[in-house]
Amino acid sequence: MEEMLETFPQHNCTWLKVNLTLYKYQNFWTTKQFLEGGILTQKNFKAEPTDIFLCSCPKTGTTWLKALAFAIVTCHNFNKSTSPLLTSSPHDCVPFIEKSIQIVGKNPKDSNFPLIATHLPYPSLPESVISSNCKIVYIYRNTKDAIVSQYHFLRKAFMISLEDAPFDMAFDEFCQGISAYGPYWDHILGYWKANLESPDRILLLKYEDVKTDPITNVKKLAEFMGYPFSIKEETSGVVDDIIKLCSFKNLSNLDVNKTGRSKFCSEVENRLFMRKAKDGDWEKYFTDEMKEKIDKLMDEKLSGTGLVLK
Ligand code: PAP
Repeated sequence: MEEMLETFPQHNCTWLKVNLTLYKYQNFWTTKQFLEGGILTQKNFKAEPTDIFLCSCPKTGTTWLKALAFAIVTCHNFNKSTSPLLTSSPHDCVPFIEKSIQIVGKNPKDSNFPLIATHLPYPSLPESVISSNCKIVYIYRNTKDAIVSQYHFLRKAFMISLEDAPFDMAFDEFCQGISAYGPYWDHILGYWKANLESPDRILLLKYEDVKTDPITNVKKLAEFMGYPFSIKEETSGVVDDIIKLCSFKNLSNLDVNKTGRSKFCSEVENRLFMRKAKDGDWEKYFTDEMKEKIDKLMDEKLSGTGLVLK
């Protein structure tokens, strides 16, 4: 693996002032650890038709999607007072396959539990994910908030102060397509196109839509996964309970997410996955020039695809 990785193009994220190298593999960039896990996943993971893959580019709502999907799938076993989400990070409730394959081994998935997550781009998913016809949920988010979210996540993960981490350099790197699992636009377009081809197999959720209309989107997610709510459950408030349980306000105030570390993402504290969850936070960081540059770039990249990332 070491020898193979050395043959891939590499990029040092100089704005971080620490030694973070990203590797380019199959047209996307990622860290050594995630890449090793991704390659092992491609080689060894055999998806079952009953599996449900939760997919995303980093910083676009992964943690939230994991929590919501887990709460839906387990709502007959647990309620708002007994859910494992109260004491475990969403990243432990639904691990990334590329992490768990390194920690647990070749067949890391519990065959009785359908959920598994990945940041892998659509064209790089293990072949069995496509051939098994299993379901895929993909969450995506507006580009500018995703840039700011990734900037702070990396900065905090490496304990770099705001003054020592030039945002404009991080922004330029992102615009060159160099970001975790980037180019960002390619990651989203991969799943977007796959959804156009197979809408029954791939559900797309937009972070901002889930925020503005959680009820509709949580019901849509539950139906798509094959766990629809009964009328009785809806009238007894199960949907509301799931939304409240998984809300940023609730999850970010739990001890496990304030001070803990997850087994499957142990390099960083869980609190780093929960920063502000505010739409439009980017406005504090972007100059007019940056706004113009990213809008123009995204218009170019998404032109003719039908995808709008506002
Ligand atoms: P990951 O890909 O590294 O797992 P991911 O969960 O996709 O990260 O993204 C983190 C973002 O989701 C953070 O956004 P911010 O930096 O703009 O604040 C985080 O705050 C937000 N987030 C985490 N949990 C929730 C939640 N329960 N509801 C809404 N947003 C959330």
